[in-house]
Amino acid sequence: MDRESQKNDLEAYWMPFTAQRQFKASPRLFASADRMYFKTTDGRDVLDGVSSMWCCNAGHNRPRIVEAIRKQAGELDYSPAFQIGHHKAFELANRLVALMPGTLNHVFFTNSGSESVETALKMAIAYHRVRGEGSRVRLIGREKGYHGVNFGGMSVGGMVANRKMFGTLVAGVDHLRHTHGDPRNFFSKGEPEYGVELADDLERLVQLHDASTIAAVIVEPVQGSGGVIVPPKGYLKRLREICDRHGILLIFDEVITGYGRLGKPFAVDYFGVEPDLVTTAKGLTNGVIPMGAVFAQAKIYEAFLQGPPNAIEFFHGYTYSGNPMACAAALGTLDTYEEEGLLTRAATLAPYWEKALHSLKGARNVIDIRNIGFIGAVELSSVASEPTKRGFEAYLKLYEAGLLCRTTGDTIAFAPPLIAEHKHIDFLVETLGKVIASID
Ligand code: PXG
Repeated sequence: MDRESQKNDLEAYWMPFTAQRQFKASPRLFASADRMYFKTTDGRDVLDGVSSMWCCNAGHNRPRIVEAIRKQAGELDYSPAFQIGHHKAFELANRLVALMPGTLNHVFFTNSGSESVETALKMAIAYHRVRGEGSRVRLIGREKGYHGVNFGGMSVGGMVANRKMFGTLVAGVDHLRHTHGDPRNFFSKGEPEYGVELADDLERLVQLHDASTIAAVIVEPVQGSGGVIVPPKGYLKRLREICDRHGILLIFDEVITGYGRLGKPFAVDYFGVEPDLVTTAKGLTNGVIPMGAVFAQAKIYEAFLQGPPNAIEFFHGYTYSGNPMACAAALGTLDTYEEEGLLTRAATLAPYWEKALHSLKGARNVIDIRNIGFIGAVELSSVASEPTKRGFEAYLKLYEAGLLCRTTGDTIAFAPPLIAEHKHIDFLVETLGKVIASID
């Protein structure tokens, strides 16, 4: 095969989370991107309605980030991650803890959201062990939760399709009930009114397993992949209280909510609830270079510092933890966020966004609309025998109409870059309205 045919042969690449046959029969290919828009290989503009995969929070082709990567490549392309350091990793950790409230003041670097989750789960179990509570090994997740695709995250996760093909998963995991679907909450603006008592489900699991066996509870403050499920008022605070009562660590998975999505730097600030560990990725580097970061409370980091001083305290890490190129991209990203006020800009956009999105109430097949910060979702009723049919049709039609979204089942989700202006929101809602109206 010559080079040109190799480039155009779609067969060899087994694509992630993709309908291979549908895609390869009619591929969607991007050629370039700038700020709010992609350009397709056939020259069309597509508005990035979901920050690509909830990660390009500052939009595309941002000069600070591009420059930082260019410069870093010629200066220090790689440096070993274990037992040796380089300045940018320390600088980045310091910048990050300065953004995070409370005493979440230590950072462990990973390369993705999935790895951040594995890291946090391992930290939680090991933390109890180093404190002499080695019986605390159980992990609690939540139905409809998404914590990546590795074994730990998949096990605490609660999306059936992501779990059912992969055996018995990690042992000793249980799940809280999800908070989706109370009809009294349909078309809520922001946090829904009803359902705080669903947090008491944690008490049920404590009764069942005994607190002495439970290491941690992990939740997304706002469930993203599960369909933009916003927590009922007071829910996260109550989870925190129950965890405290029973010595259970609380982990917030902020892979989506982190770095400004809700109008505060983190959901920790937005909800005023301080967990013990926070997992992040995506917006950390604006999606440009893979990187994740786990924030840990000082008490957790310090608990590990025992034994002979030359012994490794936590046997965990990745070849690319704190990779110099990723650190440079993250620093360029934080510069961009700070210079342009992007970590709080969603708060300014939220009222306009909320009003625009909820104008679709009453549109064909729309059974719910949910929003918080600069996230929103429109849920369509499912065709009885074919759930996901309407959602996927909407995805394809929106793409054809020049708008990128994500769908989960029959829920269409949006989280545009935080640099969006009102005209982008107007285009998004108008296009969405037209497409919804065209779906049977
Ligand atoms: N935790 C959460 C809360 C996530 O949303 C991960 C962990 C895993 O991150 P990595 O970097 O390993 O993919 C995620 C990822 C979607 C969508 O459209 C969401 C994610 C990824 C791709 C698509 O719902 N979230």
